Amino acid sequence: MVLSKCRLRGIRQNAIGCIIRHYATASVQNPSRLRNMALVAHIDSGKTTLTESILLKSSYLSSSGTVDTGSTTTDFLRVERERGITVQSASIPVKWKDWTFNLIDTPGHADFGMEVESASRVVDGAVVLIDSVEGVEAQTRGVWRQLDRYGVGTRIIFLNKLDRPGASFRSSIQSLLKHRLHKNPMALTLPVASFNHQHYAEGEPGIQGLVDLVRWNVLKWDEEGRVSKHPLPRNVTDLEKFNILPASHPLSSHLVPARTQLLENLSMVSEAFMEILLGLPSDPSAYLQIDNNIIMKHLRKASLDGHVLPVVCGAAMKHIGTELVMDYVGELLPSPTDVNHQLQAANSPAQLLAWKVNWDDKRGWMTFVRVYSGKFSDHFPLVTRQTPLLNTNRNQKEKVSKLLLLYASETKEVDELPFGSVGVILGLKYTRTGDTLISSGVSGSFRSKLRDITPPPAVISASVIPRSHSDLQPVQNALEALTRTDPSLRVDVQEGQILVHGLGALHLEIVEGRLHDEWKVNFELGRRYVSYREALGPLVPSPNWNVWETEINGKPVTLTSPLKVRGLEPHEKGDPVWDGNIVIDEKGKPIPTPESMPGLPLAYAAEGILSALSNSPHSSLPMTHVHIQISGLKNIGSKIPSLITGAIATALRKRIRDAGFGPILEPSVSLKISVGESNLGKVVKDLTERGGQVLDLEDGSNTADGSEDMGGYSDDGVYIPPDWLSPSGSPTSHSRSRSSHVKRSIQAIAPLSQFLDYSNRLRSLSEGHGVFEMSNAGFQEVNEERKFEILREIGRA
Ligand SMILES: Nc1nc2c(ncn2[C@@H]2O[C@H](COP(=O)(O)OP(=O)(O)OP(=O)(O)O)[C@@H](O)[C@H]2O)c(=O)[nH]1
Ligand SMILES: [Mg+2]
Repeated sequence: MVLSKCRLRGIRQNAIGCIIRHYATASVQNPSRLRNMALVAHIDSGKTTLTESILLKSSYLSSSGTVDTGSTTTDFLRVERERGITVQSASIPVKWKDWTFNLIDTPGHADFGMEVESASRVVDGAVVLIDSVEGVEAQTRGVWRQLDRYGVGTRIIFLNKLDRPGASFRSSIQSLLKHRLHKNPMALTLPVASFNHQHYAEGEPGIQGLVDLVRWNVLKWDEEGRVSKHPLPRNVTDLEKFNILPASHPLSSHLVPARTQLLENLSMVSEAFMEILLGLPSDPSAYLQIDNNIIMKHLRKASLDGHVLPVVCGAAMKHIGTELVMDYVGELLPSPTDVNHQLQAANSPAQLLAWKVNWDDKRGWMTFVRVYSGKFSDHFPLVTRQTPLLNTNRNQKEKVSKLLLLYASETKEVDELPFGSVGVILGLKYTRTGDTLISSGVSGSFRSKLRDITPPPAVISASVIPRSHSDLQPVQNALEALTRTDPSLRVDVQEGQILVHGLGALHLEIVEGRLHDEWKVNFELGRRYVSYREALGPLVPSPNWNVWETEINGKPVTLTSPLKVRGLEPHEKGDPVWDGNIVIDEKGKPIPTPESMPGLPLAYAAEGILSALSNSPHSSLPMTHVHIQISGLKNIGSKIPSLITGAIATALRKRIRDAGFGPILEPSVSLKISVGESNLGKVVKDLTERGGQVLDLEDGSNTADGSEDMGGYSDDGVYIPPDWLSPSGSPTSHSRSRSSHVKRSIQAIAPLSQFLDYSNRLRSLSEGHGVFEMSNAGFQEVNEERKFEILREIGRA
């Protein structure tokens, strides 16, 4: 179906113009043709620009917007358009050839990592973008780990911005190995910087074409951005006479070696493909004559098995490489039927994961779901408007009013959401981001939950002060609504003050903006504080710390709490669900939070643990890095839930008190700062004076997460393109740093508290020319002097 309409919208209306949209309808979707995929990457690598280009090339848009004019389809929030950054993920169905992609554009900034977290939870594959000037960056590794965590095994790399001076195809591929993203990156396309061989000699940057090494053709873009496709000759003699890349062009003699290495590398991970190569005649043209479909079939299998990491390239801003990426997404990324999802079984009842919940002024609560139900052999069911749903996290029945497919800020009503699809449900009252929904009335065995989406710990807080008394209720309602959509935002009331806790300074700024813009409530945000934590002290517990005595109906009752408590070992990593503590049962299985297992005795015990960990008897700070094991809960001998909660909380609090005042931890950030050579000294001095630690001063290659220390993967057997392939990428950062406008890059780790207003400070330290990126680097223990300062700050010393 094609809908066409002309409309103006957004804050910069002039850039939008007339839009023609081709909607992908879900009703005839065959799950094997579906690709649920996300675009993920470090901030500013071009995800939204590539999304916009995909929408244009798939005829969803008749003209594309740009991030720079605030006119893209997916960045539709005011804050996104004004700042040119993505804050929330947006999902769009795209029809391409006979595939349907549910494409999710995600934010790159670490403060909105939660959005990537929930997108990773519901996709089957991902395209990871890399700015080919920068190579792999901090957040590239961050999103890579997120995809690992959610089992999104199949990924395609898109090396973007090859038009930029300094872009290097070679260094970008090397950086994949250096940062241990994959052992076997495989370039499927080569960039043609220019069709004029002279430009290579002159080191002229750019990108005018692409060679598709699998399909064996050349794509050439002219000045107006029109593309023409030229099949490459399938024998070596004709290839020498190919007029698009004549013998004088440096690429022409490189094409056969690049294709050969691609095929031989593939044969190393696929015995079946090795057989094919071994069966070829000994003719120099034999490798050029293998059928595209055969290569693609083996490449698909190797990609799905994770044996290779396909790499394609281009410049999203110029729409170069967009169609190729779409082709390879269709060819190589998994369909819902290729992935073995938790709880996905044939003929099981409807199961959905709410991966995003949004408020919309016109439609009310919109719940974005991924459908994981089984029965896909028989007309791919099965969520219709009549399907009564049960939210298993909240044990609440929910009623659907409408089902929609989403087109960024627009929607289309549908009759059913088929298996594997990503859609929207209207009318749900209780569901929050991360909840599981199932058809209600099904047997208990299907009532297990899909895996939760866990927000990282909050590191920064501020008080929310309503302007007047009458503003209090609207402010509370707005905060309640915002936390339903953004689980990484937490709200509580302490000593009569409303506090919001977020993942970083930018997160709170955006929250402030959204409360004003979207909920139009009157308030001010107080001073921002970073959140501190206390860890377990070193002392030995007193005897019988776990025995609790009370009276019920006048009779004495003694309860012994079945807890083993200790501090985390250095190699143990705290569970974000428990704010960096580890809470396990007697078999060592992690215990979920109390609200996700309502009514169970374990939930009452977990409630007690949560309460004791929420503030230390020494500092009143939340506890972290504590290891707690509950064993033998049945022996606690009481069926009165509040007693279990009370006994466990009291015992644990006593244990924490006995252990003595523990170390204090504060949130740290990892910083990448780029400044002119002349200001380097001032910036470094300021960093170290404020407790920062400089990790690297040159090309930013050292990393705070230690991935460098482990050494990169070997390039044995991997096709490493030659340097000259990117004419402008050749000067090394060393020789570039000799030029007059030299930028130096500093990698550092520093306490967040000292860097809340860093943009202003850096501006003055660097005469306005410095730029920086900041991401969370976890909680770090502070020294005695800083501990005293912190205790004074929180009124405890
Ligand atoms: N030269 C060049 N610039 C590009 C290209 N693609 C994107 N850009 C620019 O890079 C900047 C960031 O692009 P976005 O598309 O917003 O990047 P993003 O990855 O969506 O950023 P976040 O969502 O904020 O993480 C914008 O100024 C784009 O115009 C490209 O191919 N070449
Ligand atoms: Mg974006």
